[in-house]
Amino acid sequence: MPSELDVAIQAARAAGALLRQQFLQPHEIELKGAGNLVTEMDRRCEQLISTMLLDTFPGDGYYGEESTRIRPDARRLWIVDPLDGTNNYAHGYPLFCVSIGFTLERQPVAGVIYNPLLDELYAAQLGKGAALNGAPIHVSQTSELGSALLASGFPYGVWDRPDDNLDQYSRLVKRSVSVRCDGSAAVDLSHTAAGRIDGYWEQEIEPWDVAAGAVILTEAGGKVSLYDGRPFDVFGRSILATNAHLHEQLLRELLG
Ligand code: LIP
Repeated sequence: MPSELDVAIQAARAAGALLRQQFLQPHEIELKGAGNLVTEMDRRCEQLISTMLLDTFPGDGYYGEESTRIRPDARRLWIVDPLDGTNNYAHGYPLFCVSIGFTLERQPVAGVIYNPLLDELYAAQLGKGAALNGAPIHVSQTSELGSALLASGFPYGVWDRPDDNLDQYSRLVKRSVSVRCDGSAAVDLSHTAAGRIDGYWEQEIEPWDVAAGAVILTEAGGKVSLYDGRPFDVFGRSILATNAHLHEQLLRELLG
């Protein structure tokens, strides 16, 4: 029997190959909500991934962005974003990934993030470290906010909502090297794990955006919590993810 991580890697590579092959082709684009797009590729990849995972582990639950819910209360639950960065993908902007998290009693214990255009596969298993294309990765050593490169994002529906992240974003732009807005939470988490950026936060985030990245980051030596510093909860709808050294400083700045 293959391990959960092996099957997640196979599924992420298969979906990623499809995304790469169809990138820059015309897509069927629908709106799920304000600014929240879905393409036929999100759905095709969700179908492919859920089939591959559940064919191997038929009793498991599956919780995917594109509404696939199979035994969502299962103790062994896969939490999957088949295409994280859908807006980027739909616009031909080359930054997106596949994110597959495996949870036990809602705790992320294995995760895979695959960026098909760069052919970068991030993988981690609880207690076994994190790797990029098989080589161990570690977070950065940056400990001063003034030297930190950060990332964040804005919630869907930002046009009308008071908690729009704009105050926090502008404050951090003035305290750090800069704040990137990549449009893919999983890409940001993998980049924090690889030491390419030093920290990332987002509010109104979904479980499928963070389930894989949380375990990859912590196994790379980083720290995750909810946005306000409470212990991380994959269903907690916010995240602060750092190289650990910057966690408290960033938390203070965010909470103003
Ligand atoms: C998106 C994220 C992005 C975030 C959006 C959304 P999608 O996921 O990864 O960073 O700002 O709110 O959740 O919709 O591209 O899979």
